[in-house]
Amino acid sequence: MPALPSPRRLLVTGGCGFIGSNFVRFWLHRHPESRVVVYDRLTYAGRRENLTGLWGHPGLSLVVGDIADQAAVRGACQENGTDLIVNFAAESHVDRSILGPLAFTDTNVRGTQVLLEVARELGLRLHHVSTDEVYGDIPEGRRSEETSPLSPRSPYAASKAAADHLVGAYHVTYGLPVTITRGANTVGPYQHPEKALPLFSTNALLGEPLPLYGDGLQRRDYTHVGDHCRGIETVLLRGESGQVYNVGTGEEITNREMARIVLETLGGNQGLVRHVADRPGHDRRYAMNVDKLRALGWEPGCGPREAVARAARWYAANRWWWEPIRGGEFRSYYRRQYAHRLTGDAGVPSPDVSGGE
Ligand code: NAD
Ligand code: TDX
Repeated sequence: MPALPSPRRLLVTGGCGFIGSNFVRFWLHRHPESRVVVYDRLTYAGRRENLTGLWGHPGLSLVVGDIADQAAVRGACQENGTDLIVNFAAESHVDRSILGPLAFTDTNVRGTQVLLEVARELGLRLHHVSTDEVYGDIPEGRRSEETSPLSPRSPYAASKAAADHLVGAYHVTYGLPVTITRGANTVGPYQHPEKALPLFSTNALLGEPLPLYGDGLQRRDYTHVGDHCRGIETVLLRGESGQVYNVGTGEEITNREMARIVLETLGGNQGLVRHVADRPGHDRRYAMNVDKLRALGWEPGCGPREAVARAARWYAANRWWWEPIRGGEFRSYYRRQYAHRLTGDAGVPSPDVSGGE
């Protein structure tokens, strides 16, 4: 099947979030002739500051709106002559999905379906940004292929899997041109400090404990956001309609090792690691086969260890970005999520960050 036509006018939902903002920066740098409308509800996770230095770029504009608002999405697409919707918008934090799951269904499931409806109405292409979490917990020795069954285990992962199924269904039923990427745990600039890597980095810089869930031997494929964005670009330019592509380094490290690298990189004391009560339903391992994306000419630029160290260094150099976030709503979230964990007896052995890697 021939590759899809090259997109020129993009509606990037969630473009003020972590990966979305990195993608917009990357895309406008690589495709300066194209036009990007960022469509974002600016939730706690979406920030104009994430696109610092780009406001004023002739190819960039912002529409503040909800992806679940069909009239607003349709209007934004029509006004801007959109030919491709790239959907990054989501409630994205697993721990928040455990505390309050309904918002995840509203945005991740219904919101994605509204985008599909608008794409169907206006004849647009849609690229959906999904996650390795849809495959569920992967036993040692196995790797998820794009055709593997979906087996999500958190409300977040279940909402993302539902969205993937809807995207697939619109392709089969209505012939809508769609592609999906399933990314691994992504790290890099502008990631909200509630996520493990920026949380551990900023806590290390503040001399505060790093709360490592359970035994810390869960394995994740920490992938640099630059590689993730390049993977999405590859699929936008060379992917086939109706296809799913995994994006990751193809290698995993334990969370213990991630914490150790963060502290080593930032000159923090390894004794700052605290084993705390585990996340309910915590998946032990994610691991994907990324050969299908490689076959399109993409390669990861670095493995998980370098990705973690590079990301940690960014937080050391960019306190201007994260200090105001940690001073706001984040504080009450942090208390709710961690106060009992860090003061109570978590019932787990105390830290040994050197082992089990
Ligand atoms: P993020 O939480 O940093 O950003 C999400 C963005 O979406 C924010 O700008 C937010 O304001 C916006 N948003 C939320 N609800 C919205 C709504 N209803 N309407 C419009 N905008 C809305 O998320 P992220 O980490 O950048 O993740 C982006 C996408 O990539 C998500 O779909 C996520 O599931 C997926 N993903 C993330 C990772 C990761 O490690 N961060 C890995 C794989 C896949
Ligand atoms: O305080 C913590 N302590 C800890 O040990 C936090 C916040 C996390 N962890 C562990 C849980 C995970 O095994 O670290 C690992 C990474 O946690 P998160 O950064 O919360 O990421 P994760 O739950 O794996 O999900 C991320 O990657 C896949 C993104 O948030 C998702 O949007 C993406 O789909």
